[in-house]
Amino acid sequence: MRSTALAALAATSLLALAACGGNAPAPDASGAAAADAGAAPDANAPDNAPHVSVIDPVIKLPAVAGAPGVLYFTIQQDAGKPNTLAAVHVDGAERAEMHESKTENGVTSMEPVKAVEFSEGKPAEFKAGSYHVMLFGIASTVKAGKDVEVTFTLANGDKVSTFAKVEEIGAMEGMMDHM
Ligand SMILES: [Cu+2]
Repeated sequence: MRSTALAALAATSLLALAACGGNAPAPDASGAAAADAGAAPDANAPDNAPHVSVIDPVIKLPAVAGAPGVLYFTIQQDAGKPNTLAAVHVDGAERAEMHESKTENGVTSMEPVKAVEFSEGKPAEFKAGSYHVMLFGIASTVKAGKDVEVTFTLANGDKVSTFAKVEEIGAMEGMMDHM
């Protein structure tokens, strides 16, 4: 019984993740320049964007080894002009892509997004069924219980660095996320 349930879960995760990865290449080609620009900002930009903070960053490891993981968090600001999150870097992940899950006619799909806006009183929430950051090529050193450095780059070049907790993905959580 147990192995059947696990196999079903694995199959579900793989299907969802395959769909996710299948969508990635096309926007990637055009978005590569933008991503590079985000990764190499003005050297004079402050390391911590003024008035911007990241709440509860959590990395969920994949249920299947080698599959993508996911990063959830909320990014907010307490003053100043609206901001745009342009890129996310996670230590120990080869690639971190911002995605948005959408449900239309009962079908959930996800697409890469290049920019997510937030402003005072309107934080951007990265959570199951919504925006999330997909993590590809996760190193074996990224394990449950560890803290991993995560850097958020804004469109203006400002950055915010913090540490994310690493957790195993819960079976139900994994299902919900991809249903
Ligand atoms: Cu995704």
